[in-house]
Amino acid sequence: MDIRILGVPMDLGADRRGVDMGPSAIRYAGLADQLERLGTGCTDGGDLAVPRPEERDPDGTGFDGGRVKFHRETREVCEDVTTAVRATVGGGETPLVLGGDHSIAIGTAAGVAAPDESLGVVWFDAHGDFNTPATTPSGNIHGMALAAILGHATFGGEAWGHAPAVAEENVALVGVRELDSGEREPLRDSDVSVYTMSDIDARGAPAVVEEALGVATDGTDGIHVSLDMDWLDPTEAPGVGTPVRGGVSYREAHSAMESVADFRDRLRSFELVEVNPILDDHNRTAELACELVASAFGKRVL
Ligand code: NNH
Ligand code: MN
Ligand code: MN
Ligand code: MN
Repeated sequence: MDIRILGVPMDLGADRRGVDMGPSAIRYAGLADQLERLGTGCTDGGDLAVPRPEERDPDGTGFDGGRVKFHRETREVCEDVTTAVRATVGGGETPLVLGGDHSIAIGTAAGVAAPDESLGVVWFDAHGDFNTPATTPSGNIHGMALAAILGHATFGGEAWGHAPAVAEENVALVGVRELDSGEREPLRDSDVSVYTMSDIDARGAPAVVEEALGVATDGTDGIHVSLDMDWLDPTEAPGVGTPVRGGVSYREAHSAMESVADFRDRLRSFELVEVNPILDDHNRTAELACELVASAFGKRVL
């Protein structure tokens, strides 16, 4: 497997400033070295250009009665992500996309698979990212990313971000513990398989993750893994924009990524988002991010 790292220093889709430094912090923690030690090819494709919030006006009013901050800018960046991811997959490499906030997933998902293919998705996150412009409490696009990919969110009448290759029945959301009131019903009514932290408490992380991978691989041409670092408990991953207590432990996260590695032949792309170095404790969240990526790409103790 040949991996291509694509950094997206995006900080327009979230409230707290700092996740734009995520790609840098993760590289600094030694990502490429760790991957090369696995014997996989690894090329660093650098960072895409992203405007700084200070240069722009968030605006974003007038979308289905709600607010969508930095809508135009986010859309432009996501189009660039799609182009870069598509070129990477087309060249036979596996994209490893580093955020940035989770809004970039809209660009990634559209680039991973052709519309006539079928792509499964495992979304590890404390949140549902199932808001729409009509339900969002924040106006932040990172909280709408999964809804957009599945074609639920319309932006001023346009179903921007819909990735037709991704069918709801092949999407698994794992580790959820904080949903906004407007996300619950659409999620319950959808065909997305939702595994909350209560499911992980009751059944254990390995069983839940196995099932989630089964959902994503069932009849699909490949899978995309989207890992929001706030999936982990904040004691392990303090450097994230929106920490929520009660997340998975260090060992559970590693075990989950080792399960992902068992499906390496199905893995089309991997994305790691929401590392916020400003809130981090001496880069430990970025270091953990590197370890988890290495596990997902096949690192073993023995
Ligand atoms: N649900 C909230 C919102 O829509 C927070 C989303 N934050 C995330 N999502 N980090 O993963 O704004
Ligand atoms: Mn997220
Ligand atoms: Mn999250
Ligand atoms: Mn669809």
